[in-house]
Amino acid sequence: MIASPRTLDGALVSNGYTLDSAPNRLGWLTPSPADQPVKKLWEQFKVHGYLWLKGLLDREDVLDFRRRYFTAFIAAGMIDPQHDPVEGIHAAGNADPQAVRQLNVEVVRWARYEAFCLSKPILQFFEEALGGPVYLHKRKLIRHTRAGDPNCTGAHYDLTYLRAGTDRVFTAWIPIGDTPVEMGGLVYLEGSDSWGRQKEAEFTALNAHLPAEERISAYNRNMSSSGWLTKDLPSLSERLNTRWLMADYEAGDMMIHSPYMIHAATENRDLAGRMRLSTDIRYQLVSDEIDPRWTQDWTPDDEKRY
Ligand SMILES: O=C(O)CCC(=O)C(=O)O
Repeated sequence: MIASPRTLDGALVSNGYTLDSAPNRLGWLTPSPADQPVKKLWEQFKVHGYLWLKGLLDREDVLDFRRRYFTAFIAAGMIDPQHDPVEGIHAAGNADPQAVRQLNVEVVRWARYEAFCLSKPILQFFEEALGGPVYLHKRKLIRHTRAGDPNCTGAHYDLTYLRAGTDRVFTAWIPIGDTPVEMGGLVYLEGSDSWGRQKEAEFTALNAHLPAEERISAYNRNMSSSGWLTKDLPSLSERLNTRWLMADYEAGDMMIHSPYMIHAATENRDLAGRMRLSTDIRYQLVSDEIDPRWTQDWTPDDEKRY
């Protein structure tokens, strides 16, 4: 068990549920410096179901992308132009929802965004770890979260949404900017990779008699309406008798998690009002089966396909 590197500035909250801060319910992720041999890093990944790669990406490149992203949202009234856009300070008033929606659609199609997702250190890492040519899923998600927004990603594992392809699919979650715990990055349920595998085996058995399209659906009659396991993070860690693991992510870091590893997000409570920005993208071997539902760019209502 790793000792807490620091005291938190307030409670961690997710969708209105306050996480239990007892040491057997809340802890810290273990970082892995990215300059170690990939083989060794991949062994760590297999043991924990996650890898927190410290300093894989060039910090200035990441911050440059953050600045570009938020600069684009000034015209939509989302970002306060009085500050350097790299800060991502939300404007005082409300943004124009139509303009934000349009920009959300465009950003995932930016060549600059694609180049970011395909940056050399990421590609090299996955090619070496997986041992062959890799495929980056075209459906890539980029998310901004306003400080004080109570809505957070609920507890889930990613294979729920990717059942029509290989389970050798790996998510890279990249914080685009420094994201201390109080800014609401991802939290991971310690040791949950094996529980996720069990759960998916149960769903596979339950779903076996459903029509083909429903069998792979994240929202079929055996699942919740969101595909999430729950929004109640404290009771899940209680039930599994484990801890939620958190981290102070920094620009340049990259998380990788297995498709069975349970994760969720917490509320952005940044006192300076900075927005959390991150992307989650998925890599696999090109020779493994690719879920055809992930071969198009993200659009705001495309969740229905899963
Ligand atoms: O960033 C988030 O809030 C959710 C990300 C996520 O679920 C993922 O990376 O698989």
